[in-house]
Amino acid sequence: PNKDSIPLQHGAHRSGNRTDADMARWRSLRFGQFVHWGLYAIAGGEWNGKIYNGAAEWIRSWKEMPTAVYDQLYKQFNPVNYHPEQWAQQAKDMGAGYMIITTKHHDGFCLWPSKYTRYTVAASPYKKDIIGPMVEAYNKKGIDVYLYFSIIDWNHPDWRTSLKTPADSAAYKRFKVFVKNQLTELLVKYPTVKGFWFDGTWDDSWKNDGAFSDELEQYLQKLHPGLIIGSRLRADERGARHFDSNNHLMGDYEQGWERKLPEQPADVHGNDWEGVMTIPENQWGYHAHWLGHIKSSNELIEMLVKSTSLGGNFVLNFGPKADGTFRSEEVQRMQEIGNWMKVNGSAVYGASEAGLGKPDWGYYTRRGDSVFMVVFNVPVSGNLRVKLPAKTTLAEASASGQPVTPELIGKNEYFIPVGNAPRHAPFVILLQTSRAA
Ligand code: FHN
Repeated sequence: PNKDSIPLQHGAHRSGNRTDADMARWRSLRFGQFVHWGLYAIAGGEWNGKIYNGAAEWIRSWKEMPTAVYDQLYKQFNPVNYHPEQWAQQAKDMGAGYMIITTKHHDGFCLWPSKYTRYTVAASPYKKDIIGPMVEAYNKKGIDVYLYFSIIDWNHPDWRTSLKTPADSAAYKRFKVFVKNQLTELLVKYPTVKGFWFDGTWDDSWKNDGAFSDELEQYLQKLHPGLIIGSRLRADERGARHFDSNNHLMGDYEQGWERKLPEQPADVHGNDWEGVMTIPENQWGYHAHWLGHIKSSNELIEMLVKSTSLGGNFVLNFGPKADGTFRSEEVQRMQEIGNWMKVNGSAVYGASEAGLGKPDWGYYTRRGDSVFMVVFNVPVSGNLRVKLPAKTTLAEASASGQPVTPELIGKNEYFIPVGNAPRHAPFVILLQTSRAA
């Protein structure tokens, strides 16, 4: 059957990637910082001496911790060591081009003083807006800000997972007005933001109203031209999410890559995409006891480069403590990744898939005729095999600005010697190529 055989009013409205300047900028930045910050940082994955093994920001849903207790945590929210200029400087030093902040996670607590609910920073001992100064500080450093917004809202009386009765429907109708009001408020208050990062859109109540998600997306993009919204917001009228019932991507980029990355170009179908990653196992908010494997800076750099090599963005998550400071493991990784990016960032920023396949020694990325070999695995022979497509010539090769002499070993095939390149960290060899017209 024809793939487009299903007539849809609320499916994808565009085929292919956006081509405007805002989207081109998002695409060229390649590396982002995610920040999950909220009341869950106060609990830090613990309640009454017991440790919660789930994701810290989900502790409210843990049977051990009474909901009523969680819902009083705002009375303790007072991040006296929150210095947005320092946050922004750290992100800048790490090499992030954009950041995403949880304005409201599933618990419903708002980090901005929303006039549509009392469950906000304004009611906490801190009192002040968290988001405004953050947007300003990051923007001052040239970093774009995106607002994470959860549709799930455990605190709101009208929020529902499914609509079983007329009363549910009436409540959810009010809830949708509330959502629209809050989103409008955010765009009006923080007009320099570049987009929304929606989450918590998997419940029946939401996905069974594709028309609303469609109208909302169009409304927001009209209100704020250029606004970028990933595929998590939308459902079509048949309840299909991310991809409509004809398999076309909805929204501006594929937003489903969470804690996993594509392996090959076929996995992303040429669509813009973004992967979000945690440093430990599945922990987004602050958890005092990280469990499982904790990723090293080199592992994270590899994920960033892999994402670039597959034409996508990579966003690394941080979960600051309740007082506004970052744990030492996170600070260390920000610094180490930043040190690497200062030397090698040209293989990432503005770069994309090279179209040369996946070599054993690492990844290729490309910007125009510059091909970057990002080496993670050095073979015992010390020679890196490179095969260029027909009609492409290798003009020169260099590492850290020093020429490298390739050895021709076959038609368009070379050995590139790694020479004295340091082996304790990934390194980059630049190939200048030219393609015959
Ligand atoms: O449930 C959330 C989770 O807490 C976290 O915010 C991640 C980030 O991508 N999103 C949801 C799970 O998909």
